[in-house]
Amino acid sequence: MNKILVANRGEIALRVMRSCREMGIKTVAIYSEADRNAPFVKYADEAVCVGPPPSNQSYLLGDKIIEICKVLNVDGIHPGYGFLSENADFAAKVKKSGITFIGPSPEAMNMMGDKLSAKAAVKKYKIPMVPGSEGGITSVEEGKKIALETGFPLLIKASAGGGGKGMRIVEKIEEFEEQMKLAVSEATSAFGDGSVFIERYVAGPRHIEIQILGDTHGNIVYLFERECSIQRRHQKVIEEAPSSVLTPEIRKAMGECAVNVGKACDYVGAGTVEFLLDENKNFYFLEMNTRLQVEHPVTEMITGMDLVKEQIKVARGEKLSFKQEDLKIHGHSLEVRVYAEDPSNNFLPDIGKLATYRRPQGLGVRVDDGFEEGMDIPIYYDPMIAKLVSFGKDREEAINRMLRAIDDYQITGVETTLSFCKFVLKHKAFTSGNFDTHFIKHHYSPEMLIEEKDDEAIVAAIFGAKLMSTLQSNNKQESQMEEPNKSKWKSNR
Ligand code: MV4
Repeated sequence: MNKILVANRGEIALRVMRSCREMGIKTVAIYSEADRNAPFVKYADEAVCVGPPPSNQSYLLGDKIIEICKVLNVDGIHPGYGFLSENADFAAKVKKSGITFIGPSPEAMNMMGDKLSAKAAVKKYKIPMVPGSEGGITSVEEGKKIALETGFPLLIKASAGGGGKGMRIVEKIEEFEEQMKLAVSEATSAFGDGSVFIERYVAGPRHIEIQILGDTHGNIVYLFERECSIQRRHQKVIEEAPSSVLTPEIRKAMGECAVNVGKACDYVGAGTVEFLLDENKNFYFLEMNTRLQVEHPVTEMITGMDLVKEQIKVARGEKLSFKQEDLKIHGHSLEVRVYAEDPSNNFLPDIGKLATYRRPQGLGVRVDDGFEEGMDIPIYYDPMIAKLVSFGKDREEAINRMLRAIDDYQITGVETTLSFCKFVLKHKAFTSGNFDTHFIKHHYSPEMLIEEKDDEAIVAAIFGAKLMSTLQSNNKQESQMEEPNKSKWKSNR
């Protein structure tokens, strides 16, 4: 493979191109008019504008992207995450054009993209699943019967959904008919597929996902777990590896299940198998994501593996160069997602210019981003500014290092979620490891950030007043003291 086109933008485009460069592979960027000056465009060996800012006129134009590949003699396409990354039709067209799609087969994508076909495919491997309907429910009568057998509360999920889309909770049988009708009509309009199924509602679960990697020779390994329970409206906020609750036994059992899920669809490349873990540490398969995930860096930090490099190697047909026994967990890693959103104003997007933008540095800190100081954050895409990743010998060191890195991050011009991440990292429920997917609902309200800011403002005011009086009482001797920090950037402290 000599030249790879990255069919994506922002931090992930840059992250993919870095690995290509290390491998001596040329890169092609595609970009929309909104991204003309973005770092990923400058970093690429070649760059082509594909259209106006809206995604459906630029980053989602599969056919146009394939045409560009032909003109520029591209031999591989890396789709990143989002956009075309889980579009089986696109993957099939790429393959048909004689270009390598760096990812799984269209068949694996289709099979795992549909939750019911995913469940059916993994059945022969005895993967634990939440009790509920065996397959899709086609009538209210059938649904009610299964609902009574399953027990309440239960969830009605859309087969074509995923990531929390198209889920409805049902507390009692009287609500079932109405909720099922709503679920079916929502799924039909959102996905063009009204298939739904039933699962018992697991209360207070942890969301744990396993990274897998497969080659074209039938080898699949697991690269341990990522704990992703800290999320807000199905948007992950903080991820970590390893999880503080898994014992080596559960880790091995989940890892082997994830490998079997991969086997069920002949998985090739990097994929993620999602599980719920209940209070009694029973785990259940939820769904599989057939792409490189946003939070993949924490796995890279604890395994020492470059997941993009491995994706490219298996796409070239190489065998995995290591076995399961060669993989070990080293240390602990955290990732926080830095969004241009205002956590004290219901996380409303706060797009604008990055007036100041200085990254934290130092031992055990990694920043994956796609912006430079002075750039505007476009309104057309996800408002994620950066992924801030810390690594330490253990969880405590990784947390303290992350807190230091958050304090060192200098961003002005837009509000960010950094203060919120700091709140979570300092919370007893988080530091103790005793939390679940309801962390934010249970422990967060916007006043907490405001109170914290006020406390700090008071402390700063008292300090300032003391300093003044000291200076005044020493006014005979010339003070060597520097002026208090007058820099304009808002501290995350
Ligand atoms: C569940 C569940 C409880 N019980 N399934 C949400 C995302 C999608 N992948 C599946 N989700 C859930 N499925 C059963 N049977 C709770 C969730 C859920 C959740 C899962 C992971 C992370 C955050 C979540 C937030 C709310 C609900």
